[in-house]
Amino acid sequence: MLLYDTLRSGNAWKVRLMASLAGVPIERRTLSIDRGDLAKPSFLAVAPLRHVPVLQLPDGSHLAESLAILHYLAQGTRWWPDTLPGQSSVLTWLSFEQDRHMKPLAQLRLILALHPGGDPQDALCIAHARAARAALSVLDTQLARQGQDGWVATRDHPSIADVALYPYTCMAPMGGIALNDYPAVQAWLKRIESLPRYQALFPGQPERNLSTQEQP
Ligand SMILES: N[C@@H](CCC(=O)N[C@@H](CS)C(=O)NCC(=O)O)C(=O)O
Repeated sequence: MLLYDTLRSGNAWKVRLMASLAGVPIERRTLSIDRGDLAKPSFLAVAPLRHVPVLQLPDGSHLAESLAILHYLAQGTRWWPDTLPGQSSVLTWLSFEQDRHMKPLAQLRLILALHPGGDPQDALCIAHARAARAALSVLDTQLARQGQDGWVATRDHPSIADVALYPYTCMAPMGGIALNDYPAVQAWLKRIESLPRYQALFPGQPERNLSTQEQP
C-alpha cells in the first residue's frame, strides 16, 4: 500500500507507526506543503479532503483521515478490540483526539516550532495552550485510572486510540507544553516507545521526534 504523507506530519506519523506495529508494509510518497504539492491536481485527485495522510488501498481506491486509516490497518489485529465495549471505548478516545486533543497541540507546534516567529503570548496561542493543557489533563487522569501498565481505551492491550494520541502528545513540548505535570502521560509515552516495531517520526531516529529540521 502507498501512503501519501509529509515528512513532519503528526497525522501521517500515526499511520506509519500503526503500520509498523501491526507489521503491515507500506511505501511512502512524501509531499511538501511548502512546495505546494497538496494543491496539485495529482494529489487532489486522490485526496478529496485535501490533507495528508491518504492511503492507497490494494484495490486502487484511496482512504483519507488518519483515524479511518488506523481502523483499516488494525482490522484482524489486537489493535482493534474484538468486543463491542472495547470497540466503543476506542471510539470514545478517537473522538476525544480529534475534538479536543490534536488541534491545539498541532497548532502550537506549527505556530511556535515549525514556522518560527510565532508569539506564545498571542491570544490564539494562549487559547490553544489552555485547550492543550486541558486535553492532556484528561488524558493523564484516564491513564492513571487505567493503572500502571494500562492503555488509554483498553486496559490490557494497546489499541488504535493509543496510536492516535501518541504523536501530538509526544511532540507537545515543541509547542511550549511541558509534560512534567502529566506523570501518567510520560510513563505511557515510554511504554509506547518500548513496543516492538515502534517507529519514530524519522524512522530509526527517535532523538529527532522533536526536531524542526525538514531534511530526512
Ligand atoms: N483530521 C485529519 C487532519 C489531517 C491534517 O490536518 N493534515 C495536515 C498535515 S498534519 C495537512 O494535510 N495539512 C495541509 C494543509 O494545511 O494545507 C486527520 O486526522 O488525518
